Amino acid sequence: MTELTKDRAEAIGGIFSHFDVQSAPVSFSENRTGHINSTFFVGTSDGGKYVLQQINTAVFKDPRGLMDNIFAVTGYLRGKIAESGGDPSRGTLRFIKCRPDRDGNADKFYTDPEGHAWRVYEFIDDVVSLQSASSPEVFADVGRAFGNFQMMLSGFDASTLCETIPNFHNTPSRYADFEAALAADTAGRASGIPLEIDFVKKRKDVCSFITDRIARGELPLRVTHNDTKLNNLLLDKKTLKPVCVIDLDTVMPGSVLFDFGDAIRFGASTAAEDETDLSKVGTDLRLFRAFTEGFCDGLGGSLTENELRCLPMGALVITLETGIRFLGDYLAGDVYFRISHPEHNLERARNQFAIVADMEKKMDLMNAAVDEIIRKKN
Ligand code: ADP
Ligand code: GN1
Ligand code: MG
Repeated sequence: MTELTKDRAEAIGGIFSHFDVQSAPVSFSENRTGHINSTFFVGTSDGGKYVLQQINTAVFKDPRGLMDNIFAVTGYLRGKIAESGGDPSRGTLRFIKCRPDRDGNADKFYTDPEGHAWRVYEFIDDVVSLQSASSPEVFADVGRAFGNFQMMLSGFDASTLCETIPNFHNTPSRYADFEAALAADTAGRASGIPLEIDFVKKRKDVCSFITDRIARGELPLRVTHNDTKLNNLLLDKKTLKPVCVIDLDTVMPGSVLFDFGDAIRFGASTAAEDETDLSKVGTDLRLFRAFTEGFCDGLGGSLTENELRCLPMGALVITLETGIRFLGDYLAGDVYFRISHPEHNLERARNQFAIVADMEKKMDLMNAAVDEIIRKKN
């Protein structure tokens, strides 16, 4: 958490005042965990707490479509959570519109004079978001929560959602973007990374593992979260039980492998996403097994046999894809992911590739873990 300078706090307070909150903003801090949006926590004079986010419009080019998606999805989830006897005020995010204009119309986000898009939602209290899984038990619950999130959205009409980032988990298309970044070599960095480029090129064929199966109808499309990093789930501060899935910007139609894969690449890793000592980096099989069991359970046994069998390769492909994205951004001059030092994206890419290499070695063991779950199910 970073405190803001007086000028910055004033500017943030000014932006916040455009939203339909009656009490005045009095305290401000910034959370720099996410790689995409700018996130501020705002406290108000009556003790209220809110999250104010600047939507990264270089990444999300249609903030209106994005916010329509989010209002629709959170509204739907609120109904589902209430139906099942849960507490919707903690189980899903509640976004707040701008103050209504003279005609009573209220926008779902605020555009400042510089053209930046902002949104506000209620802060959920007494929670933590973890950067690494603290135990297999906690990670099994995380799996259950992400599985359940998808399950709750299974009746949602996906055709009403706009595609906030086209081809988000289309790995061959990510590979093509990488090749284009390599050819352009905008930042003049390509000559310094022959090993990483070679690592990616050798795995070109693997990239179409998921998309081929979707195209052949072997993997169904569901409504997926698509960014199931452990820190996109809030957990109860005391019990570490899951409370709320956040970061809903990429909720779109997708394969279950996207959510499974992204959660494993980050949460089952033995090290942080930007750990540079690669001897520490790999996939923890106990965490893999725990998450997989929880995830399948959260999905209420609704995964098809094909989906189940593809889970381990799905994790590998999404990890490879993320590495390719980090490396592509390094080549392009760090225009997408927030970095804290010049080599950050390269370090992240190397880290993801170390996980991929480790997964390649452990593929039989990961498949055996899934086999065991299938046996128990049948
Ligand atoms: P980004 O898209 O940049 O990742 P997120 O929406 O994930 O942005 O928010 C960044 C971080 O802010 C999260 O990882 C979490 O730690 C924290 N955060 C976001 N919303 C809340 C909330 N309602 N309550 C507590 N912490 C939150
Ligand atoms: C970004 O927004 P955040 O930090 O939760 C990215 C994900 C990547 C992830 C890698 C919209 O997630 O796709 O997997 O970084 N989100 C977007 O850490 O691109
Ligand atoms: Mg996030």
